[in-house]
Order: sequence, then structure tokens, then C-alpha cells
Amino acid sequence: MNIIRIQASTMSIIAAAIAGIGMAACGGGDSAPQTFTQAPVACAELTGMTIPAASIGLPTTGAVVTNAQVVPPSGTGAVTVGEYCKVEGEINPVDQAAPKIKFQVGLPANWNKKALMYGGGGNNGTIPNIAGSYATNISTQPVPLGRGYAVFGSDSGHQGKNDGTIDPVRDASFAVNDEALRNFTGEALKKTRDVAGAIIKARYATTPEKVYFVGGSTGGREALLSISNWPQDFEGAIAVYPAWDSVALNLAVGRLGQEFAKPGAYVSEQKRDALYKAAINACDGLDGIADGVISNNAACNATFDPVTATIDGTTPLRCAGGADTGDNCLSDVQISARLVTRDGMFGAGTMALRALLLPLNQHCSWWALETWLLGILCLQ
Ligand SMILES: [Ca+2]
Repeated sequence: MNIIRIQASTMSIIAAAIAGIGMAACGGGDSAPQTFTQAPVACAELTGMTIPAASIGLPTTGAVVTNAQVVPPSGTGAVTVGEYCKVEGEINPVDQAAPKIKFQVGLPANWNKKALMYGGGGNNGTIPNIAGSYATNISTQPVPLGRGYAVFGSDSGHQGKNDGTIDPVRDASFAVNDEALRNFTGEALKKTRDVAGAIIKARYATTPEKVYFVGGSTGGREALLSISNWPQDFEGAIAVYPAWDSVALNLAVGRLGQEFAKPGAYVSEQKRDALYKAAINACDGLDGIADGVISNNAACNATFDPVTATIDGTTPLRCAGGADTGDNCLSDVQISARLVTRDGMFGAGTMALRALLLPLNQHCSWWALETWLLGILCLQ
């Protein structure tokens, strides 16, 4: 069992390697496929298939395929996907008040005898696009389903609110239910793996030669959880920028929220742009080239002072007298909140957010990074 931890800067190299040599490169290959005497089940006949609780490694009340249908070939180039059987289903909870785990499995007609489980993102709550790319799947490389992998994933055990009030992957209201919380924090991975395995076995009358996991952020954490807790179920995993210490991460974001919620502390888009320009003005050249990218983050963080910084060399970033006097400057309250962003979260040793945002931090200072947190990409 090998774990590949990938940083964004090396991802293209590793992804290219994966594309060239196949995912067997990260696998231990310690499980032989099993072939069964029963005939493969046609796609449509999978509808209504039940998977008993006894076949699932963690407590459930069984699973059912709610729909299975053939999807014709689609796409061109890297997103070309041949004919496949799209399976949708639900894993039923023990606690009837808990939400079901909703999952999908894509079973290609031209199967390569391998399977790939997709992780999710944020607080999950949505099923990954099994016909799409995985985290940092470079755009010129074929998507896994198109390469013949049987691809599957789940919503992690709840459906995020999709009523326009919140991004479904940010909704955490499910966590008041213990079983839903356990599913999100890992149990749904094993349940989904076992149910998908049963469906794959039914469709092809054989088990996969290799099963892998891939995911980024929350999916990266899920990748590590999967191969750590259930190593017999996976030959390998790609864990991309894993949000491993999610408790610390959430505390850090909560701390950020406290600061930005203070009266007058939240800033407009124009103010964010002023901060961005001031950071670029002060730090762009510290890496030796004025190219609109801050690459010497350490020097920037050590020297950039929003109190004395200027937007263009002459116009102060700080509003006159520290009061909020307009959209082209920051008040003392706003500057104070941003100093907490820099010093309070990260200086206090909260490394989770730093790890999660590492791909951005390679191109942004914390100052520009904050503008990303607030909705403006640091690379403009
Ligand atoms: Ca630069």
C-alpha cells in the first residue's frame, strides 16, 4: 500500500505519469480478481438490486439500486466517455432519522478491470460527477470513466441544502444526526465501497483487479481515511491537498468569520481590490520580477504593513485617520481584522488551512490569499 501525497506544483508531473503508465503504479496489487459462475447482469436489470446489510462492512439496513440505465457515448477529446451503465442507489441508515447515503456507479461497457472511487469536497452533500474528471485531472488527459475505469462515489451520507441559501457543499446542518456525522467523517466511504463492489461484481461477474481512490481537499482526507482504515479494499490512493486536520481548519475559518463579522470589518469588493493592489505593489518585485505574481511569500509577509502600504506608490491603503472614508481604503477596524487573518490563525500554529491552501499559497501572499477567501482570485 502506497500513498501518494501530491502538491499542485508536482501534480502535472504525477498526473502525466499516471496517464502514461496507469494507476497500477501506486498499487500494491495484493488482491486477485474473483470470477463467479453467474452471468453478468445486464445494466437495466440492476435496477432494484438489493445489497444486504450483511454484505456491507459497517452497520446499515442494506442498500438498493434505484435506477440503472445505459448512457450512450458522449464527449470529445479528453472528456470522451464511451457507453456506460449509470447506476444510482441509496444505502439505508440504521437510525431512520438519518439521511440515506446516495451514490452512483459508472460501469463502462469497455471495462479495464479496474475501479476508482471518487472523494468529495467541502462538507460533501453532493455526489461527485462520476463521468467527469478527478481533482487536478489535467485537462488534456482522458477522464477515468472514458479510460474504462468503473467509477463510483457518494454524497457522504447527506444531501446538502440546495435552496439557494447556501452552497450545498458548505451545509453542515446534517451533523446534528450522529449517524450522518459518522458517515461524513468516514463511515460512508466503507459503506459505499462495499456496495459499489457488490454492484460491480454483479454487472461484470468478476471483481476488479485494482481499486483506487482519488480525491482533493475533503476528498484527499477521504483518500487517506480509506486506505488507512480499510487497506484491504484499495490498492492505492491519490490524496490531493488533503484537508486532514479539518477540526482545526473549521476553527480557523470560524475565527476568520468572527473577525469579519465585527461591525465595519467586512470589506467591499472595491476595498479588496485596493488591498490586492497594495499587496502587489509592495511584494510583486520581491521575487525578482514584476509579473503580477507574488512568489516570495516569506518576504512579503515579513514586510508588508497595511498601515503604511500604498496602493500605487503614493495613495495610502489606510483611510485617513483610520476611519472608513471610502471604497479605496481600509479603516483601522478592517486592517485589524486582516492582521488577525495573518497572525491569529496561522501564527497560532493552525496549519490545516495553510496545508489546504498550499496550492494557492505557492502563487499568493497571505494578503492576496485573503482576497481569495473573500471572493477575488489572487491571480488576476
Ligand atoms: Ca513577482
